[in-house]
Amino acid sequence: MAEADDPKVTLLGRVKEKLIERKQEWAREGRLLTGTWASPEQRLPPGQRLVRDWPVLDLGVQPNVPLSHFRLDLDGAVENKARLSWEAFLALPQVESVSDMHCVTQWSRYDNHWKGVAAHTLVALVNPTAEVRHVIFHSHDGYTTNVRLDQFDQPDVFLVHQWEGKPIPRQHGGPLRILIPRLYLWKSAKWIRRIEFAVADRPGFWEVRGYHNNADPWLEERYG
Ligand SMILES: Nc1nc2c(c(=O)[nH]1)N[C@H]1C(S)=C(S)[C@@H](COP(=O)(O)O)O[C@H]1N2
Ligand SMILES: [Mo]
Repeated sequence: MAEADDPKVTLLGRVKEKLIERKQEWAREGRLLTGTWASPEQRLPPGQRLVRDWPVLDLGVQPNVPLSHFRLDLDGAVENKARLSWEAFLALPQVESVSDMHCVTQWSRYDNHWKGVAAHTLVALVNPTAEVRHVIFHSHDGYTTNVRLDQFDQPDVFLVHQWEGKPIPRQHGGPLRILIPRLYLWKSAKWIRRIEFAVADRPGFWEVRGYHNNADPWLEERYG
């Protein structure tokens, strides 16, 4: 697990190795699979149940990122690399959105109100080279996850900093996290530090531990 690369960012808690092993075992055994699929017109994906609270899932470490030391790096195979401070990030067009969340551990939560910056805006800002097909998210807790560029560059994908009109709490990835509503939530990196635009795919933390690379909840792509 990587250390925080900014000394002002503190990592609270310890990595829960046992929990990580258990989830990996579940992936090997194909637990939670119902063996069905549905079209996205069916709002609740197969094998999911609705919750009203918002469960917290992480590796056991929750970074504390002071806004004065917030940095977001946008790099890889792009025309314009960027490093954004909190002020620079907030100066980008801010939009509100409403979407559902679907976690691979079978809970779904409807109608979440978000505020943040559209993925489109960031892609336009950096201008990836024509060869770029993938996006790799790097977080302050050492977590990584990968999506295709066409999955990231969608109108319902945002970098969000507010939930229900308030700053996203630290345990849910504040000050800033990714939100990709139409993929299982492990693809939505919390405590985002760096977004890398890549020519080659690079499976992330859970993807190398048996989770599906594509993660479509309606196709029940839990494990790969
Ligand atoms: N940086 C980081 N992002 C992360 C994780 C993590 O451990 N670290 N866990 C992922 C997983 S497995 C899930 S289900 C969701 C949970 O988000 P929540 O705690 O806000 O519900 O965050 C995802 N993003
Ligand atoms: Mo998860």
